[in-house]
Amino acid sequence: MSFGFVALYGRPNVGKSTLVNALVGEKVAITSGVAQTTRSAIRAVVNREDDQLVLVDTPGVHKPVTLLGERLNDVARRQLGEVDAVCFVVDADAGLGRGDEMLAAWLPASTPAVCVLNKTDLCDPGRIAAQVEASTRLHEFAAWVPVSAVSGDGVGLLLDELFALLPAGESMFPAEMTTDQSDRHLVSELVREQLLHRTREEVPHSIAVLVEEIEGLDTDDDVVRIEATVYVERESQKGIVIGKGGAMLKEVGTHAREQIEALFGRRVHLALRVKVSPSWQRRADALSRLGY
Ligand SMILES: Nc1nc2c(ncn2[C@@H]2O[C@H](COP(=O)(O)OP(=O)(O)OP(=O)(O)O)[C@@H](O)[C@H]2O)c(=O)[nH]1
Ligand SMILES: [Mg+2]
Repeated sequence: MSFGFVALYGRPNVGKSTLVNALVGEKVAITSGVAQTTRSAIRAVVNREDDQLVLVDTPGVHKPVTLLGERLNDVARRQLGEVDAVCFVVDADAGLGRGDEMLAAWLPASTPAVCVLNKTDLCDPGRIAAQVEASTRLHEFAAWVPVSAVSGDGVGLLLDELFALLPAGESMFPAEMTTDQSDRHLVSELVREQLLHRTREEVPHSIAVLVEEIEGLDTDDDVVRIEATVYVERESQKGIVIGKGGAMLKEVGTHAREQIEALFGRRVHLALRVKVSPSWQRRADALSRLGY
């Protein structure tokens, strides 16, 4: 009987959240091509016979330019001290760089770390071997596992490797639980994901979503009614998020609603509105109100 926590740690965009979803076999974390998609430590549970593995997805560590950025880095680094093992995730196709070097320096010497070379679907075996070689200069890794979070190649092998690293212990979470996120958090993330996929440049970073109300989930009403506010930092961004004649917000709402309906197994009415919270990424009061 074994139990333990394993953090996924790495630069933004290397595919940590995509990999967590692949390891769990369910969508528990949102993903996008925008750096700093993940903004909190997200726990996801994988059970195997009597053993339980709790994956902890973390924000990609980067050079911060806002208070939010500093907090995201802190969230990731704090997890390193609280887990039984670490997956140091790198982008095998992009290759290792200065960023990876800086991140590896924070790996605790006393915690086993597996070097996960992700995105192998994009590169040939020679390139993967070169990245393994480069990674040996960064840290004393317990193992190296090339994977593709998108195709699923190597994901089973990585799970075997992680289960083998777990200390003895009893499961902490019920077998049917796949994530510790609240309904409110899951819903706000699904809305934010749709916005990340449809906005560019600085806009995705300026977006935060707060669910104000979820009504009817605990009753046998026909429809679950959800009200959420999309926060942006400037008036011009509000226009972008709403779109021409409200087209953008409508499209975001439709796609997010479909996913929320699948999540709850219920019909959903989703009402979205957009508000400006000036420079919220740089203000401590705004960050705590938005849950960061
Ligand atoms: N081709 C390919 N793309 C991948 C793979 N894994 C992730 N991606 C893509 O890489 C981008 C970033 O993925 P995420 O999972 O959001 O990356 P992340 O490391 O969690 O990023 P942050 O949360 O910003 O730190 C997305 O566009 C993914 O679809 C992979 O194995 N192969
Ligand atoms: Mg992520």
